[in-house]
Formats: sequence, structure tokens, C-alpha cells
Amino acid sequence: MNTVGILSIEEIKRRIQICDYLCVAQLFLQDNILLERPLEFDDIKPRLLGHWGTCHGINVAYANLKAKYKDDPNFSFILGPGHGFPALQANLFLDGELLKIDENATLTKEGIDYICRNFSWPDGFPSHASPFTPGVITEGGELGYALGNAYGFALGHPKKTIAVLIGDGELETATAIDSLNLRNLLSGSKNGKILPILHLNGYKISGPTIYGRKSERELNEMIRGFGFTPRSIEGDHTEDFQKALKEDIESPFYIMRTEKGYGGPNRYHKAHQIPLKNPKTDEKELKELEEWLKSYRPEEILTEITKERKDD
Ligand SMILES: Cc1ncc(C[n+]2csc(CCOP(=O)(O)OP(=O)(O)O)c2C)c(N)n1
Repeated sequence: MNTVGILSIEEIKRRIQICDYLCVAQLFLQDNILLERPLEFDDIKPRLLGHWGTCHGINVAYANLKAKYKDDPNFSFILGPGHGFPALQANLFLDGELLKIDENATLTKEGIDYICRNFSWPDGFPSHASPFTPGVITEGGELGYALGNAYGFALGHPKKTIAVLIGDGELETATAIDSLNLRNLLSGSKNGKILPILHLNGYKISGPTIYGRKSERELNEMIRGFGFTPRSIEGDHTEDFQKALKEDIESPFYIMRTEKGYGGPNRYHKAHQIPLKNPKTDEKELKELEEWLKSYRPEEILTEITKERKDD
């Protein structure tokens, strides 16, 4: 299957940028998706819906996990922040998973146009992960269940490794925090291995999270209290992320720090949803969006995603 090869650190970093681009394009663009000409008001969707804030972190986690576990049929990934659907969709598209259920999602210019135009669109794709999304078994909508589902999925499957991304806002829910106790009940040789990854971007919608305001020491002690071994990762330090995944840690609990909304316009850098108000009518915002999109080098993306993967 064609995909973006992610063998080296540089390839992981580039894959994250490509996925970030596809997220921004899904959220904003209805035309000129790969920026083949200057961006115009008519290229912008009439109604901007969806979530940018968590997308970069999802792309970081996904690419790093994929690089480590790509050939492991017993590996699974559970995504807590299903509102970061543009990121999930971008990754499933790049890996050819979407194409297996949707013949239009080809790794071509037409396929890119198709997934971007149809994001959060009448009769197109929804704005959140849903049962139409390959691999989604619970629609969610209500934060809190990701870790509990991961333990349930691992039950009686000793070969499985399940990474689960949990938002720091999600970990404030009673369901999620109490799921940490499942480690006591469900560890052991008869069940799979769980790799919890806390996405510590410090914010939930418009306010800070409790865990984002704790000192590193206080957070680590809390995690240790549940019997896990905390391991901090700066999300954009790919070398360290890969190193952490290779370490043999007993009951690991990764704390992945990213900046919410990383990459977007500075003024709205912690935006949960859409980080620009009016790029369809405001010349300045249109320019900001264009600069933002250009920062991911869109002119190279088509060649990169259509080239054969070296290791296939
Ligand atoms: C139980 C529940 N409470 C509130 C919400 C509304 N909600 C949707 S996203 C969100 C913020 C999530 O924050 P976090 O888990 O940290 O994700 P991220 O910051 O990465 O988007 C909230 C409160 C919800 N979906 N479910």
C-alpha cells in the first residue's frame, strides 16, 4: 500500500507536517486544496467547523507509534480526543485505510481534494470520529472512556499492545481517572499491554487543565501512586519519543507535552476549535491562513504521498 514512509526521524517529522497540513486543509478549504495558486476567499469553506487544537499532538503520537509498531499485527491505537478527527482522518488516508472503505480516498490529488472538501460537510464526512471511520468501534462524544476501553480490549489477549491517547481534559473525568485503577485488576500474563499516553497540552476548550497546572513532580507522584512509571516526552522531540518507546519500562505512563494548537496563527495559538475567525472575508486573515498552510511546504506533498514506499 502506498503511504508516507516513516522509517527515519526525518520521515516521522515530515509525516507529522503533512498530516498537520491535511488537518488545516480539511478545516478551511473547499478549493485550491494544495495551494497551487494564491489563496482566495472563494477557496474557503462557507462554514468553519471542527477542532484544530488537539490535531498536532494526535499526529505526533500517531506517526511515532506507527514508526515503532508498523509491522506489529497485535498493535492497536485508541484515540481519546475523537474531536481531533481531522488528524485521525489524515493518518487513515495516508495509510490507505480510508481507501479500503471509500474508493474516492485515493492517494492522488483528487483523493486529497475529496477528503478535505468533504470534511464536516453535508453528506460528506462528519466533524468527529464516527462509526464511518475505519477502526472506530465506539462513537464516543463523551470524554472518559478511552483508557477503560483499552483495558477491556486487552482483556484475555496477552499478545496485544494497545496505546491509548488520553487528553488532559479527559483525564479530569471520573471515568478516566478511575480507569487508572484497572492496572491493578487487569495486568498480568493473561492480558495485553497498555501504553497510556497523556496528551498534556495544558488546555480543555477555553480553560487550563488541572494536570497542566501541576508541577512535573506532583504529576509524576500521582501517576506513580496508581502503580505506573511516568515517562515525560516533549512531543516535538521525535528522537526522544522514539527512544522512550524503545525503553523497557514496567507499566509505562507516557506524558506527551505539546503546545495546544501548535503551528497555527500566534494570536490564536491555544485555540481548541478554529483558530481564525473570518478568513473568508478578511484579507488579513486570509493571508495568515495562506502563510500557515505554506509553512508545511504543500508544493511537495503530492509527490511525497504518491511515491512508492521503499519498504513495501
Ligand atoms: C464527559 C464530557 N464532558 C465534556 C465534554 C465536552 N468537551 C469536548 S472536547 C473537551 C475538551 C477536551 O480536552 P482534552 O481532553 O484535554 O483534549 P484536547 O485539549 O487535546 O482537545 C470537552 C470538555 C465531553 N465531550 N465529554
